Amino acid sequence: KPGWWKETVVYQIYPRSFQDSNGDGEGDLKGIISRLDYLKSLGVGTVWLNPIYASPNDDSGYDISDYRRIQPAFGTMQDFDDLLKGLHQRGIKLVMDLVVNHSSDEHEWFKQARSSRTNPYRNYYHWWPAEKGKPTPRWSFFDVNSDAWRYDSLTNSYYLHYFSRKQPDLNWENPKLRQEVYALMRFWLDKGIDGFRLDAFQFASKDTRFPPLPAGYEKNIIKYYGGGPHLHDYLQEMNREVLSKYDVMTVAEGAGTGPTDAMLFVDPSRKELNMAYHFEGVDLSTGPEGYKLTDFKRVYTRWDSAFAQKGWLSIFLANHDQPRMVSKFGDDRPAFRAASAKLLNTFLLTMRGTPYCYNGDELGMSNIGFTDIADYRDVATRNGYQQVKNQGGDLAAFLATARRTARDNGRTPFQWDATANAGFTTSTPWLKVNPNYREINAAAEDKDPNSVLNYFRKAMALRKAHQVLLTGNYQLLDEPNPHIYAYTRSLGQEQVLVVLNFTSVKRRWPLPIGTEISGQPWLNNYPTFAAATTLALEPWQALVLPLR
Ligand code: TEU
Repeated sequence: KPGWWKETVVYQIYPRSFQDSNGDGEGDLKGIISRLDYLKSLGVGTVWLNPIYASPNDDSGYDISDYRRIQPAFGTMQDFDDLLKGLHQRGIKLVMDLVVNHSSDEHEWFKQARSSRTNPYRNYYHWWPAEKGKPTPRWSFFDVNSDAWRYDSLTNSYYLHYFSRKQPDLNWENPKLRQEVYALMRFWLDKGIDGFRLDAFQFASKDTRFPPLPAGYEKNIIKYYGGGPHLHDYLQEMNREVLSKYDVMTVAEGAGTGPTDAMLFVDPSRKELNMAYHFEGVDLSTGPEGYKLTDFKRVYTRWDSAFAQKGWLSIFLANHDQPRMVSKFGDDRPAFRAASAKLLNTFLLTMRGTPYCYNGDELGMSNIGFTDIADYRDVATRNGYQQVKNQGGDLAAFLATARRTARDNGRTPFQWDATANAGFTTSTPWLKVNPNYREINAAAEDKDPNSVLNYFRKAMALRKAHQVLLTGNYQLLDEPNPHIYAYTRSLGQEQVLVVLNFTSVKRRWPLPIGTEISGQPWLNNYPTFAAATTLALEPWQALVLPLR
């Protein structure tokens, strides 16, 4: 069905932390296969799998050493085929992660490229010959010196890596490289997958003269690293040569600096990609004071109106690069965790755009908040700590921030049940399990009709049953209200009101004049509801109300 990707809900599985089946402490494909009926019970239509290709795990699988081999710790290609079959048998599509802004430095291409300046693979990457002097400075996301150029003595040259030293950037200017990527895309598409998420692709096009960038450019990295000179030429070629030949969904990670840039990726007439996701929501002040709801409302309203006529967006509040959404956008204290987790899931599942739900958020899993650097596994966290240490900086301050914002928070093992290691593994997990797994786990929540899990299932069923929630117009109400996020969705005669109390205290909210509630709530994360012209809202109460 054309545009199936507009009506699906995507469930992101972080394979390394989902389910271990062979007792090595890491999740694997057989583990996911053993949980297919759980996925079916959620009602999700699509699974996005983080990278499962061979990788030395410098960046937890985002450093790929062989695009056509399954990471041995995750299983075999037969396991992959069985997983795809199992998903498709349950009517669930599979979207894979396409990580081609860079490869691993252990990829055969890079081994060849660095061996000599005349090697045929040399220009699969970006090199700067040392005799030209120091390369023009470029900032790196993960490097311990934040330096994106790495000197390689073998050919007395520097190579570019926007991410870690072990993630050299691929040179998309090279048509041979582009054809290699298209061939590996066909390899997976011919196996029957249903789409790709293009990792960090907005950075793939570089001005290979590497001109100086203005001071402080790294504070606005998407503006200076994104949208390079040929980015859209590459995407249009990729579409012509590969994507247009399959009924698949594509989503760009990152969509430029705002709706205008994003439209360049997803305007259907441009024949590039289907949807994109922006970071403006999740990048709202990660400071200790948290975010302002008025900013949050403004961001999601602005992006919705920009795409009201054409193009399409994803809606997400968390992924493997983010802390847990209930800790960041809700309130994970025991008194409010479940209610605020339900509220955030209500937002995701009643907004316009394809929802991306991150595994564990349907349970209300929360940040683990490590205090010891030895517990962290993420290259971004560990190199960040090392950099502060090298500079004699404030390590306590770094750890206090990491406790709230580190990517490790969202990567702790899925909490299946109250047995050892939450049923994730029978051995030592690669990353510690959150000790709150005894209370927060799928088995306990499956049996509890009032759990976050069962609320999620209800919300999923609701979205599927009502076209108004899929494609209906979105209209923000009561914009200045700093505590309540209220909006309507309407399609033809059908109109529904969503009211979300984003605070930990009771609030009263007067219905707009002329609003008439036409029946019982479609969703309510509290047991009771009293229709009134002024609603009495419990802390973190979420209501979805049909209107006359
Ligand atoms: O993330 C790309 C990216 O832009 C992130 O580094 C993001 O900007 C940052 O985490 C702040 O939100 C993708 C993957 O999602 C990430 O896991 C990888 O580490 C990165 O690319 C390199 O592959």
